[in-house]
Amino acid sequence: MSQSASSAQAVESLSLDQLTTLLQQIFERHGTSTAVARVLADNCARAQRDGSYSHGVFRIPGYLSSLASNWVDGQATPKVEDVASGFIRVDAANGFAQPALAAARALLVEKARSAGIAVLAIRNSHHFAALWPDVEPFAEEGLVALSVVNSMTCVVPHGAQKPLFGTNPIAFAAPRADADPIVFDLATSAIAHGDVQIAARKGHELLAGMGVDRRGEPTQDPKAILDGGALLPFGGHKGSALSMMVELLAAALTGGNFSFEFDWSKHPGAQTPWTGQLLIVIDPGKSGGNSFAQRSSELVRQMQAVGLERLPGDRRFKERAKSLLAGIPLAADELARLRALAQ
Ligand code: NDP
Ligand code: PYC
Repeated sequence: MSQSASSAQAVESLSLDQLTTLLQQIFERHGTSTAVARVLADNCARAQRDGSYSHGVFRIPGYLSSLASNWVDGQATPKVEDVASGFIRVDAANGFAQPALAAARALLVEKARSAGIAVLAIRNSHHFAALWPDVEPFAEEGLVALSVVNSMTCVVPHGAQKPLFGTNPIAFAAPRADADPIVFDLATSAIAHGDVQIAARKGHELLAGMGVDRRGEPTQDPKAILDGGALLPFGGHKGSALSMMVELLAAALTGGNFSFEFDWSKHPGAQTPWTGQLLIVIDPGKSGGNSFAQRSSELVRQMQAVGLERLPGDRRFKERAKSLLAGIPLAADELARLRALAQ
């Protein structure tokens, strides 16, 4: 562990292992099983390492208050159901979605490789994280993966007057020859709810067109959005259609809740949406023809030839490389808070 010199903004750097171990201790200390703690800590530490700050250690208080409110079961054991040659269902048993994915992952890969495509439908689950960690590892194994998860009502469908949809992200990962995979992970709202919270905390204004206040008037004030206001979909009717698709795939198809269907009012402190998640994994080796990974590389080469400088995922991979060299930087006061939570 290294410590930078000086000032109020002192920063300490942890290795991925050190941060994962610390986060695992926190989760276990606050009521999760060891197995669940391991999966959540790994997810959260990797998000912090990659500079996914809205879903890194920033989320720890939300996880802990949800656990303390008995809204989510940190000890849940997911139940995997092998229902068809290309279809797996998992009942997450009111636990987190990532342990449900972990429980079904080997079977999902086996099915995708034998049938060419396989679906994993997770229900009765809580997803409070970035979505890219759920898909990127498949691309590292040569598979194409798509995932969607719905969250909690805070987005006004295009043309409507009141919030209904969640922030509903879509993540996609595809292998690329001799390079990091192609990965994108985007909320279908104009901005993720986590980033609105961060902007409110820092006193930053949002860009125009992201949200409305409690009267439905456009606002750039993140506090007005959080205080009874709502978000808008990205790209007007187009993002709204994608958000609707996420509700259908992540909730209707899995048997999970729509973003508007759960009531956490009797669990003060609850923050983790109780919904569903869908993953689709494809083996591109089944398509015949040229190697998919070579074709991915060719597409990127052509995009770069017309001037593209940044692919989705590039920023994260750069942050990851920096963290590998210098450790994952954490403000000293934040790290002190995390260490206190682990005691
Ligand atoms: P961003 O808008 O920051 O980024 C979306 C995607 O676009 C990323 O893949 C990003 O790559 C890429 N990107 C951003 N800027 C550029 C650019 N200039 N050129 C090329 N690519 C670019 O993310 P969101 O705010 O939409 O989402 C943030 C996170 O919130 C996500 O991880 C999402 O999963 C999570 N989330 C989780 C929810 C849940 O219910 N669990 C709900 C909603 C959001 P890069 O990462 O490299 O910057
Ligand atoms: O940032 O919108 C978000 C979010 C919702 C649930 C987890 N993250």
